[in-house]
Amino acid sequence: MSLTTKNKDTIKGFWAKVAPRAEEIGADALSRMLVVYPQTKTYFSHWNDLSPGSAPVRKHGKTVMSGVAEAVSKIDDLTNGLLTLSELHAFQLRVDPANFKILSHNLLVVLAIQFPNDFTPEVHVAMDKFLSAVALALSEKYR
Ligand code: HNI
Repeated sequence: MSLTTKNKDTIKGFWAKVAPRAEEIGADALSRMLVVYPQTKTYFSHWNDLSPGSAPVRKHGKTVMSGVAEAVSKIDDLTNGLLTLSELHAFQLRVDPANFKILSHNLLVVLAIQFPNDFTPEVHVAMDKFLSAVALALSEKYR
């Protein structure tokens, strides 16, 4: 389960390609999450428009992607690196950690669609492991 040095190199290399399109990716992943897993909408009921590509969805997609970028930069110690973000989701936002897996899945779908050539099986498995590790780190403060 833990990321190998090779996994980390693969993730950093792929992220360098992804980063310039982070806004678009975040918006699409969040749009899909809210449509395909409508139970996730409960956390965003204070927004005026939860439809795909709406202004708040795009804005938050960007925010989430900056969190993922931060995770890439702290890939060697995700638990400590994401502690503040974990605290926020656990105590303030009270997001059920099951939703981290749902968002990760949607992110993988979007990455596969937008990077059909770069999203090799090797990249797929490395990103899947990475997003699982991020979800685990974000769940750290729940207990
Ligand atoms: Ni999440 C706020 C990062 C998954 C619900 N989230 C943030 C912020 C970041 C962030 C960064 C802004 C923090 C701040 O204001 O300091 N969220 C991430 C990351 C993941 C994630 C990196 C997983 C990869 N968040 C989720 C999931 C949900 C979620 C799965 C619910 C389904 N997050 C929220 C909510 C907020 C939030 C709600 C506050 C948004 C607002 O507009 O009020």
